[in-house]
Amino acid sequence: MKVTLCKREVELGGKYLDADLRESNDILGKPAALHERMKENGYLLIRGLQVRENVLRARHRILEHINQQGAIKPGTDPDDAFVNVGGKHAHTMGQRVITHDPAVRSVLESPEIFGFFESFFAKQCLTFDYKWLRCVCRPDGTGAHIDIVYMGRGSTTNLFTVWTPFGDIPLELGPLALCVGSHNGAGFEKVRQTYGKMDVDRDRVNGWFSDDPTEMVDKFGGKWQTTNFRAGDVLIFGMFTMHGSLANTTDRWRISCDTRFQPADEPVDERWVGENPKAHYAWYTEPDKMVAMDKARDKWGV
Ligand SMILES: O=C(O)CCC(=O)C(=O)O
Repeated sequence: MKVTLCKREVELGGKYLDADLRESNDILGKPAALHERMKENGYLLIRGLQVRENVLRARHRILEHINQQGAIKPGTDPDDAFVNVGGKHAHTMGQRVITHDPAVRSVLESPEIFGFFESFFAKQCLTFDYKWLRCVCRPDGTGAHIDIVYMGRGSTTNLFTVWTPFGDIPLELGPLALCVGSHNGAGFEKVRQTYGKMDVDRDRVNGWFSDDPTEMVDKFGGKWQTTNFRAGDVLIFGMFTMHGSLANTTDRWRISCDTRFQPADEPVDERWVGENPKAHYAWYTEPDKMVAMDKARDKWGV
């Protein structure tokens, strides 16, 4: 079966992509083993960490919200998430009115996810107030990138992304995919030392390293992995794990959120916390000052 990963068509089960993300439920509650696996694989997939009913209740709220924005196909049940093609887009990213809605927040800041990180860090943790709640429609998908370039001004080694699907997200809806091996593979060292030192607000380089997942495997190593996600699952990964998404090939919205967790006593990237987070303040504000990624990569020699 062919799928589109980032912007490139690849064979599922071929050289570049499998749907074999490894579950770590077997070591849940064992922090040392979880750290070991994170170090080894660069991610942890925990099935059913969140209470599924709570996730589905939050999904319902998000769909009600984007229906009010005109993003749901008229005459359809919002819970079916049909896209209003040619209509209004859904605006949810960093939108407090929906990210901090009690039903949504009860998932993104649930006792289950805080409990996970407090056990993982063995200390109190915090989550960024800004929440990257995404509604993604056909044919969109996310290009390959690492998160440090967007949020690297605080803790870097103890900062983790949590990707939470709001609903079941099978392959055709465009789930997240990781380039497994990218976080520590020797072939990626120069990428980490160049691109990985970038800050999109300071350097005004667009954040996606590549639209082509195959060049990454061929040049630097690793293999892309994804899975069919279910409401309740979470995918947790570090700042240097390269990731992107499959394209959404359906006529429905793919709804998910990425949030960040770190120990409460470590420095925090000030752009993402507070009542009204500053967020990106220079990135794309003056498009003519932006540096194209291919030019930046030429300079870095990667
Ligand atoms: O959901 C997506 O397509 C992208 C998510 C992402 O980049 C992240 O979780 O850091």
